[in-house]
Amino acid sequence: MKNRTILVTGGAGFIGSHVVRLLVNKYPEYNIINLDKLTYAGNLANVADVAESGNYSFVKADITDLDAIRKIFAVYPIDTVIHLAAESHVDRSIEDPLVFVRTNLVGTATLLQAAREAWKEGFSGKLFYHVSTDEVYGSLGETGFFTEDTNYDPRSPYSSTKAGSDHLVRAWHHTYGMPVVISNCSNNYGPYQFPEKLIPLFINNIRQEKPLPVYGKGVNVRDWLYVVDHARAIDLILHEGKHGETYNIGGHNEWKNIDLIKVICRTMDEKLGRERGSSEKLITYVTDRAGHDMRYAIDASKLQKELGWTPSLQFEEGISKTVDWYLENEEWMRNVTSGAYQDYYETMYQNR
Ligand code: NAD
Ligand code: TDX
Repeated sequence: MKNRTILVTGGAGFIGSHVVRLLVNKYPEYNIINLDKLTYAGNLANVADVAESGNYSFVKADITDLDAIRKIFAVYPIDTVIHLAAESHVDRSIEDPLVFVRTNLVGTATLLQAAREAWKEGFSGKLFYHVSTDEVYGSLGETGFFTEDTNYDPRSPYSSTKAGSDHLVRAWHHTYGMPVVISNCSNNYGPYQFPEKLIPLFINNIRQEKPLPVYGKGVNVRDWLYVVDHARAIDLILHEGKHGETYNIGGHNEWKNIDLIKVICRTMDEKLGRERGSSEKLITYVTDRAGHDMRYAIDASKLQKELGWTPSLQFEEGISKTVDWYLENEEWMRNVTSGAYQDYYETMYQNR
């Protein structure tokens, strides 16, 4: 079996932790290095179950720090980068865009540059895999899907910096010949997601019987995928994806926010043994997100046809598993919602 040394950036975050877990457990012959700055979104508890594995190591570093990244490439014989580290929350990008420019653009360019320097003897056996989002394609009307050929039309500071990072990766491919692959995925949900994102935020608020802040009229549409299915797709593309190509990942699972929220409410009522309808009473319509994209929907047929990927989990099962996980991991939630989270919550939601 082939040995690989894979640098996963952002491996202490939500999706990164699932990617690290899958790779460490499935490929004992690979060395997996998890590089993370441990921002508010990074949490080593997310990978605690693999921390003692012999093929896993953790390095605390900032992807915008070229010297630090060069040193990591000098210490480890890295042949593959899977780049997930990013500032990832749209609402935060509206409040504080410059940190998104720095991490998502400067950070990606820094990693590309350090990899190029380290791989100066030749790119054979090397790969830079960039993990991106469907939000780079902009916002859809009531019909249509994002394909790999859809023009980029990002609208938020978050999505525009992710779009720019995709362009940087393609530039290193076309200009320097670096072997790259990019995947653009729809909204993820599942265990270990930071409770600034819709699903864990609402699960946590329902548990505490706090208001559920629905932006605008709740009619925006998102296409939801269970995070483990995203990690499975990344594993497949890592091994079988064609270099220089882009793959869209999504579960053909569109939900209007308000309908999704009602599913969460019903699931929580059932699991908590509360009277049916009690969680829905917490729904509170609040001022809309600035520039709120109306609809995302991914056409993942290229990935399905070319590499044979399909999501493994039906949505109802995924939501049920997700709710169970958050209810069983109250301590995790308590830890990530103490301190700075309270300030974030007040700034974002008070008087909204
Ligand atoms: P997340 O916010 O949960 O995790 C991001 C991780 O990156 C954290 O561990 C954080 O500490 C780390 N990080 C941030 N800045 C860093 C820096 N300067 N240096 C090193 N590490 C840093 O994000 P997520 O939801 O897991 O998303 C991971 C990736 O997947 C992102 O690139 C995101 O754009 C992309 N993506 C996310 C979704 C989604 O629904 N969450 C969908 C499609 C694509
Ligand atoms: O309190 C809320 N109320 C609300 O109505 C929050 C946090 C969100 N929403 C709405 C906004 C969106 O229409 O719910 C929808 C989902 O919101 P988020 O969970 O913030 O996700 P979104 O903005 O769609 O972006 C996500 O998917 C693509 C991730 O955060 C990105 O990292 C990913 O690239």
